[in-house]
Amino acid sequence: MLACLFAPVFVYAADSDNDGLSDEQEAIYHTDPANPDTDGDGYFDGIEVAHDYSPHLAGGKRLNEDDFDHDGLNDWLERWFGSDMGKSDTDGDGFSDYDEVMRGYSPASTTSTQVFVRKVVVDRSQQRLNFYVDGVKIHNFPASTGNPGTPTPDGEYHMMRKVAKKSYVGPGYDLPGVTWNVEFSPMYYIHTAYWHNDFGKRTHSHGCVNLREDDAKVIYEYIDETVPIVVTGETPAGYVVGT
Ligand SMILES: [Ca+2]
Ligand SMILES: [Ca+2]
Ligand SMILES: [Ca+2]
Ligand SMILES: [Ca+2]
Repeated sequence: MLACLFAPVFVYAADSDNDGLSDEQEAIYHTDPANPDTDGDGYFDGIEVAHDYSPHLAGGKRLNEDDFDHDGLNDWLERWFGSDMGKSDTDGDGFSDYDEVMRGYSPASTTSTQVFVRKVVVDRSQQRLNFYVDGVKIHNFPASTGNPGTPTPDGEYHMMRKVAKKSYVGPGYDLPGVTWNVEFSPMYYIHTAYWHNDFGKRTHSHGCVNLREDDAKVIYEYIDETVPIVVTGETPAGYVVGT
């Protein structure tokens, strides 16, 4: 009988509560290392995390539905960008994790170079404006693009200038005091639209991209000349999404 001379060596990471998450991982997820089911929903912390569920929120909530440290970056994104789910300013440089990610900087390092590629995609067929960082969708805002007769032109653009407040005047319209305007092609802007609430449902403009106030403010704040603005998808022929 042959003796097994080279027995495999296993290295076990300590898992005090035997829930599938090592004590080290429990620190990363800010779960209780002495309680296998931190949120008491019947599922072990290790099982939840392995399937992208939140170990902090019961009721089948996903990691991307929890923002444990309330910094604007959900727990799934914190894991993706390597920041601490329990600290709003992981690297302690005075800028929040969310703020750094939105500007293309690493929230886990104080290096002052942009490391993540950003992109805005205006999807005419779905009437959405998506903001990507490192290929991951950070925001998915409902939008209203140009009507079928005056569609938002497709192509790739970059921000030309920002105007905090401006008026839009043309044949049959006179709209003063419009906020958060980002010009991406001559006479074509991303901006708010206080005269309707059809964002994400239907087209509504002469070619500009309309957003809700809060959403337009985010784009206004974080976009710069380095961020490509891609307009894609088909303009709904019947104005409404899906037509
Ligand atoms: Ca554990
Ligand atoms: Ca649980
Ligand atoms: Ca967070
Ligand atoms: Ca920071």
